Amino acid sequence: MHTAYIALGTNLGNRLTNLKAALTAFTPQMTVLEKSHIYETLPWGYTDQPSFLNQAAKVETYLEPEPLLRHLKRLEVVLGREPTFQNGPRLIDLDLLFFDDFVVKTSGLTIPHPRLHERAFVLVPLNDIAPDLVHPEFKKTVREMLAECDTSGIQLVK
Ligand code: PH2
Ligand code: MG
Ligand code: MG
Repeated sequence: MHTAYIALGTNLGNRLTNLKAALTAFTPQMTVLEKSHIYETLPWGYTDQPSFLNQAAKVETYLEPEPLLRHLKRLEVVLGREPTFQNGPRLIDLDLLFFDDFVVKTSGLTIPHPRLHERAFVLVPLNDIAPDLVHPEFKKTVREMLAECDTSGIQLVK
């Protein structure tokens, strides 16, 4: 079995329902071991869009990284995501952050997620459930990466 961390994001429709539906849809391929609080976050990258709800989850899975990524992409569609543009609005976004202590760089998949260390909307929820998790390349904990991030525009929802 493997341990993975998933970032969830949503800024369209009923955002709380979208997060809940996503976590429910994880099974049976993934078992949710821990989930973070939910945060409302100002949009990053492309700012002319509604604010997001973001959450992080620790899961156990028998899937290897590529099948897990395909599964997450399939779930996004099943949950109702329609194509937009990079950093654009989305009903649900499921990003693979960490997979055991793997470092993977292929054309379709980069683990750890290449931008997680600069995104407070990922690190704040992740810090709820894995503050001592060490980034296998940077050798920094989630807590340390978060301390270097700007956390303005992030509010606890529940
Ligand atoms: N996701 C993006 C782009 N910008 N901003 C926030 N606050 N939260 C997100 O989840 C998010 C974003 C691309 O996936
Ligand atoms: Mg994303
Ligand atoms: Mg994504």
